[in-house]
Amino acid sequence: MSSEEKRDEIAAVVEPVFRGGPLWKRPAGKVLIIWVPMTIIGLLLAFFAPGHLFPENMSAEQEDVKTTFILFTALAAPVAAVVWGIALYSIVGWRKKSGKSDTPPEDGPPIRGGTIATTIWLGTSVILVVVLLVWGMAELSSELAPQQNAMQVNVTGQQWQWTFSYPGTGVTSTQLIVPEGRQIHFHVTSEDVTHGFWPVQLGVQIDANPNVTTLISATPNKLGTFDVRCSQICGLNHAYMETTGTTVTQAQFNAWLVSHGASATSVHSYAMSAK
Ligand SMILES: [Cu+2]
Repeated sequence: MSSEEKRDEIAAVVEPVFRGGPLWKRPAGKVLIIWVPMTIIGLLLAFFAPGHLFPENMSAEQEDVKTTFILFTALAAPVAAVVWGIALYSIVGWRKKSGKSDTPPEDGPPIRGGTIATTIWLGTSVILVVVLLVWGMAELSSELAPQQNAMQVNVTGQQWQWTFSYPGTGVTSTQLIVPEGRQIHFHVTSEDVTHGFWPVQLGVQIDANPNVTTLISATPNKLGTFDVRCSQICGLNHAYMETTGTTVTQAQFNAWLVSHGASATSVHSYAMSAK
């Protein structure tokens, strides 16, 4: 087939979609009519739903997670709306209508070499993927970047309890107490099976594996209590493997360590880089 014939063949299929008659009567117009409101609904969900669905922001990381969620949902909204638009148009517009023949209409010729269509979907996909990748890498590296006054906390999961210890102070607790405004490095491990360390309102999560120590950091920026849960199904009482975390001031934190048996010297050296 010559390239001219090929072009004519493609045009015969593509043109009725985009040309001829008023816009709302053409397939492309009908898809557009579905696409616009669905995109608007998607964008409204992206911007307003997280405020109701997300846990309270109690760390810099949780704020980043929320922003990332909003951005990714907003970018996905028009893409999802195209898929739904075409699907709904096909289901409604090409259904068997009453009184019409049972024989489905014949398929048109296959579209091959549609340069414009290919360029649009490939170009859009590449742009979206690159934006998401760059954003994701930047967010991840900013989360993992160690701060000067970082504080170390050891986290151990076991069926079905969390234990937190504060190196050098001799203090061990089943409640997680952290000071406000400092990056906390959580060194996470497990004594038995795989658990998932998830301080919910701090917006981070990492697996607790036996014989391995994983590291995650968060910077609590709001005083108050938060939930600590297990995010990996780890056995019969997995659902009850939760405890409370509390963000306090540095002075309260130091006093708490002392009240749990830490010497003043060890607290001083542990919290030395405190402001
Ligand atoms: Cu679990």
